[in-house]
Amino acid sequence: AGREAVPTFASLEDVYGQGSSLLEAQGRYQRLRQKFCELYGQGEPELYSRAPGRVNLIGEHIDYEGYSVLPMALLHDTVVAIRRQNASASASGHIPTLNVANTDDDRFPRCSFPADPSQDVDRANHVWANYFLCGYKGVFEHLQAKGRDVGPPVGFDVLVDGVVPIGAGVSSSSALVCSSAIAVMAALGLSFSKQEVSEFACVCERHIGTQSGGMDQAISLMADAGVAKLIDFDPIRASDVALPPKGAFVIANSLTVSTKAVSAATKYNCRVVECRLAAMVLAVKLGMAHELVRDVRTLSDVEGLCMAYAGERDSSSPLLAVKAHLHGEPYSAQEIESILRLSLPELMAHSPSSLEVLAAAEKFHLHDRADHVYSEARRVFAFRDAVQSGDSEDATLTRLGSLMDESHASCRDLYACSCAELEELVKVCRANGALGARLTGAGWGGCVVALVDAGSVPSFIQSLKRDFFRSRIDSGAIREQDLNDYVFASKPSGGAAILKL
Ligand code: NG1
Ligand code: MG
Repeated sequence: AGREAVPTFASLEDVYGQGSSLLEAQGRYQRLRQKFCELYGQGEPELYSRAPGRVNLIGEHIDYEGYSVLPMALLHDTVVAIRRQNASASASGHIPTLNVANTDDDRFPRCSFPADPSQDVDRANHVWANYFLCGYKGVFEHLQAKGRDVGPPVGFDVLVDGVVPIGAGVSSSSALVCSSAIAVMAALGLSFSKQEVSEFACVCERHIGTQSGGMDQAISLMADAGVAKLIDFDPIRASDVALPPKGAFVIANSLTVSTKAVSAATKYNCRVVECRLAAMVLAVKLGMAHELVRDVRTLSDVEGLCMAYAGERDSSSPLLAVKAHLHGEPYSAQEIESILRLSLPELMAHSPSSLEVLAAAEKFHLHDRADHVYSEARRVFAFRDAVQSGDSEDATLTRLGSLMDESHASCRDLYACSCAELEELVKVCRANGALGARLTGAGWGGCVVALVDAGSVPSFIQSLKRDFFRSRIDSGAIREQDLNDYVFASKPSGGAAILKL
């Protein structure tokens, strides 16, 4: 799966189905078209693209370590309306530009960039439209990698409308990067496969400064309505995981923002660096020659060595190796350097964001981070296996719930990516009958996902409103009328698409 091209549809129905979602979409695209015409004149957008946000059901902070994850797409998406600036304007000496506007122009003011794919994304001056720039650059980097002609510079007029909650761990960032990339792709008359776009959208989002894995872009492109997906990496693939119909997922926002581009980037990148260092130390301890250790990137790179160490193909071998060879006390940079016999700043010289981590971190928690990654990787397969086990639905749901709880505990205790508000919300979910609940996405804020009995969704949501959100409304932190954006049930939705309406 993934070899097929990003689909193009001719009607909103093909994407949003029937009923209230369709009605909402009709109003939304209508307003988008109108605003586009007002902003840029000369008629309508040439085409639209849309890419959904996602909720990760299990498999947190392991995509960048090469391990499979299990997300599903939300109905919430980011829509991009786009038009190429006409050639006569360019011919008349007008320099082609990228005009990037947002329907919510109070929060996201209009930006302009030169139409130059080689420009850098300015990390020091973070603007929302940098995510558009990532997607735009990604298309050209991909063309170049394929050895294809990138052609003369082309300007674009762009208007973005996003309804994916921001900084909530449901991947508004990738929804914007992916919808931007495929909008530019389609407006240039190109067509790439879902797999190609997933690969390059993951790479180009790193221009923002986070060393992200590929989960968010992959699910946004490869999702299919009705099923969650097991996503594998190297190469990116997605396979269906049909969830038991008696279960439903409720997403609730802790109301603590985790904006990785600004504040949490160092925390996120710190985890990526800690995992790499853990993998390298393990490699040395398991007998890898020192000259080869430099090339170790991820914990999955050394899984084979761990297996050999434990003497059998036992899925718990990596955990045994971690226990035997990494101490629980955090490591100083000095200790790591003496084990690896190399200088860390020199090792990471090519990566400014890793150097930032080295400068900021005092200690590296190698044991706990590795313990989380290897155990979380196993839980993902246990989750998939439980769904496919043929056990009764009730037994399956109970099992899925406890795997989610275990995942959360590991994120909190070993990976240290929870926070007080997430802890409170997870407790409220469990107290109100959730079969399992966990933080989803990068953490340090954002959303939790709870597994509940499908029949009790409305009452469950009511109790979250009462036990978590009520006091926040009373204190003025949020408005009552916005509650449905902060807590909602979601079914697995379809993936990214081009719309020629
Ligand atoms: P969110 O929660 O959307 O910021 C991030 C990464 C994922 C993954 C998760 C943690 C990006 C674009 N996404 O997601 O790749 O590592 O954290 O599992 O950075
Ligand atoms: Mg993100």
